Amino acid sequence: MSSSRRIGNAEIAERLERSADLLEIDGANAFRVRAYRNAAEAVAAHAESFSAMVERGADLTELKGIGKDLAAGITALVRDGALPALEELSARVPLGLLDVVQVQGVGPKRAHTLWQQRDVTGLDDLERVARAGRVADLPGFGEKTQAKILSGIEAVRRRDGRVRLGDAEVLVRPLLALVEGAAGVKRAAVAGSLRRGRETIGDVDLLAAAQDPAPVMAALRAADGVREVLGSGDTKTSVLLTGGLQVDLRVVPEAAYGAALVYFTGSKAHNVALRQRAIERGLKLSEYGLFAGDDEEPIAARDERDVYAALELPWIAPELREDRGEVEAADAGRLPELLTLDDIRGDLHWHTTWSDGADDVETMLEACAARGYEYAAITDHSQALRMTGGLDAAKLARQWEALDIVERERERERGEAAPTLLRGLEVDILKDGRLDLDDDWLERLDIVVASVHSFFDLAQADQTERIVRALGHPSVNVLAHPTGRLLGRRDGIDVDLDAIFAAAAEHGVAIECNASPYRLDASDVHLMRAVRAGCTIVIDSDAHAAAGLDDMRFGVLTARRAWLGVDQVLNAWPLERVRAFLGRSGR
Ligand code: DGT
Ligand code: CA
Ligand code: CA
Ligand code: ZN
Repeated sequence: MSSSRRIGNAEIAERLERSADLLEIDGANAFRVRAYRNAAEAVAAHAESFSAMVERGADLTELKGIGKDLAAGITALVRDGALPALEELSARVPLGLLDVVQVQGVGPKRAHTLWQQRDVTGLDDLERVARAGRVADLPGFGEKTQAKILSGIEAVRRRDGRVRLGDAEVLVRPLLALVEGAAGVKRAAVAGSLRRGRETIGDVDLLAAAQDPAPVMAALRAADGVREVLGSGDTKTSVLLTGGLQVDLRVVPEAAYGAALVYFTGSKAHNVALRQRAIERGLKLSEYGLFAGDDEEPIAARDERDVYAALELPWIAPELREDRGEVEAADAGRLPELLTLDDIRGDLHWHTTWSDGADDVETMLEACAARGYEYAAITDHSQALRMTGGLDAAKLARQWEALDIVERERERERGEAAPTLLRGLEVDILKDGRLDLDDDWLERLDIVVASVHSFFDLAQADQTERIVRALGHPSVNVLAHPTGRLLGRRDGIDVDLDAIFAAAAEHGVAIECNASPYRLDASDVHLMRAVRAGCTIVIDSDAHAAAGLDDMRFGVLTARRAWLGVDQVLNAWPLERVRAFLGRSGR
């Protein structure tokens, strides 16, 4: 190997994503773009390091979502540190256009037009031509788009460099293993916002208990993927990873581990509330422990539970530690019994090769079975999303014939067909709130997931009316990704969410917590509002490949941050109760 440092899976995934973005701007065909995105997802979700697999000569094409060309590309990337397709694209497509597509109102197609017709190669160019009024007159743009682009440029410049939960998790997993395995380390954990399951992470906080901090700190400094050591002292080392994410490692004596874990898990607001409670009891809480007066020895410090107990509280789950009433609830013995991943009995939103998924129905069902699911709903796209190969009535009829065969095969092979397959569709909500499928088909489906994939720019009143109208359709069961936001990329639609939640509650439509780490939509605070309005929540992976089913865990984290338990979450219920909610008589 010529490169001195092994490239990690997260960085490979990041380069594949960047290639997909550039291909899109370049105007490449949608399937090629999809192939890169699917590969990025597959790499990020894969447990074993691709560098190691390349080194031992493994056949990468055996992995789902990785074809011959991509396997060759990844091999080259591991060996030489460069992805040939990305090199070639970077030489041709100005990289500043990657910032341009972040601007709300500019997609890859528009970036292409701006580049070709106005020589826009970055944000500064875009601002200049927009201010000169030379964006409005481009075909398909107009005055409103131009104004929106100008404010969008500001928003991109303000962006704070936070990293998505899923990306941070992938980067941190090997680092935590390294810390845990370092000489002298007795205990170790992720703390900070990552432990609390926030949707984005500012920096990563790791905590380790060891008598001698030197070996574990040296191990972190030398870890794969570390670009720069920002600082390294007696108790704390900070490093910067190649993608720009900062990691802080603190090392404390084992006797103070629990107090440090409480402190560095935060949030700051939760810490303040705890400290206040300590003061009310004549005690002092710090990262070193809970102390009475000027005592040297703490009352509690070794375990988190001890610290909470000494404050006369039960242990509070990290996801709740946002000062949203959790200390009061704990004090009153009214903490919620939070949902866990084990409670999830099925996944009611995923895609297959019938639309834009990478895996076929059998593969997806097997993957659902492997996750122990009782039921699973196939929900490919409807026809309005043409580039995904979305289904119209005729194609849906063909899909059902194929599903008949799949179900018969499964029964023959297994004697039973777990998980139970529900036949659904993710149906587009059209501009006027009608649905993108005939009523007779909507009635026949086991589950109808409705969502917005177009006209993101409607004024609030129109957008709200459009969605409320769709929720009133008797066949709709779920409103998927209610705001349509893409974390770090696109703000959600402008919509009156409380009106939508009220309508959903009235019509028995579940609000989705889309578990994709790119979406996490509805967010934790939105979920709280939805539940207060009387809505049922459903947590969906929206997987476009088998590996994507594992995104469910991010949705569960988000639901826990919203204080949800089994009772509020549709896909934590047994199939019979789910069927009752869906209100179909069954085929
Ligand atoms: P982030 O990194 O922005 O996603 O959010 P956090 O919560 O991980 O914040 P970070 O990394 O600045 O600090 C980690 C934890 O350390 C934080 O949740 C609480 C604790 N902490 C840091 N600074 C302070 C402080 O000034 N006062 C208190 N009470 N706690 C602090
Ligand atoms: Ca942090
Ligand atoms: Ca930090
Ligand atoms: Zn979907």
